[in-house]
Amino acid sequence: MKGRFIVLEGIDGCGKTTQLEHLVRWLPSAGLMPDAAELLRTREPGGTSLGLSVRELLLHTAADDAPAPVAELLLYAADRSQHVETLIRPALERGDWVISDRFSGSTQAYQGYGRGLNRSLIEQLEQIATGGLQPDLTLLLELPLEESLRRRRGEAADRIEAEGQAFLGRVGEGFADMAKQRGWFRVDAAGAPEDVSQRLEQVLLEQLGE
Ligand code: T5A
Repeated sequence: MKGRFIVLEGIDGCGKTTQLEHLVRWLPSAGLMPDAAELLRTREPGGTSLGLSVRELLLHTAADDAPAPVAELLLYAADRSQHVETLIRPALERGDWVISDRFSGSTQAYQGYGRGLNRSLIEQLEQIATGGLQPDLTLLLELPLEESLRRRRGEAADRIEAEGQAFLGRVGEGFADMAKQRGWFRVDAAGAPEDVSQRLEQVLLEQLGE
């Protein structure tokens, strides 16, 4: 692949969206990207127009219409397959850079560690949905659960966020395990947004600079 694929992961409310907004402004002038490359910002679920419909089914269905755990897993995989095939892979083949709010690590963390679904089945599905595509760099924003809940106070919880603290605690442990297994970069997401941005910039410069 000619382009680069960067992913931000972490529990709900850890600050991914805030930092993505910063990185989308900073990256094009950071001296890392070739002049001709564009930067695409995307997310999962919902990075494509089909994915937006899947996102609604996943996060905003009424309780009695909510997908069962395996149906939920398959919907995340369907969203990812469409995302990789129609947006991410073509962009990387053109030489563009892609930065995504979540990718396949979220499925292992939420559906695997959180819901307790079979993790090797999830890995097989990941392989099918991504066609083997992996990020060049995954940055895990780490924040204690209590602080992430404090940050999200006052915001309406979607169906996954409403699962409660024990569930989100298992998700956080899953992310930490995956960071070790997959060589992700763990970034302290506590403190002021500008401080977190600086930490992220430093990892990007170290890892993607010539
Ligand atoms: N999911 C997703 C799965 O279960 N399986 C999967 O395979 C995938 C891909 C997606 C949901 O789907 C689940 C995970 C999620 O539950 P989403 O709406 O995309 O849902 O939500 P999240 O990714 O969880 O995003 P959030 O918006 O909840 O959190 P962010 O983006 O991490 O955090 P952000 O930047 O919005 O910040 C949250 C609040 O904190 C403030 C912000 O202003 C905001 O109010 N904030 C800070 N406050 C103090 N200090 C800082 N440094 C701050 N940074 C941000």
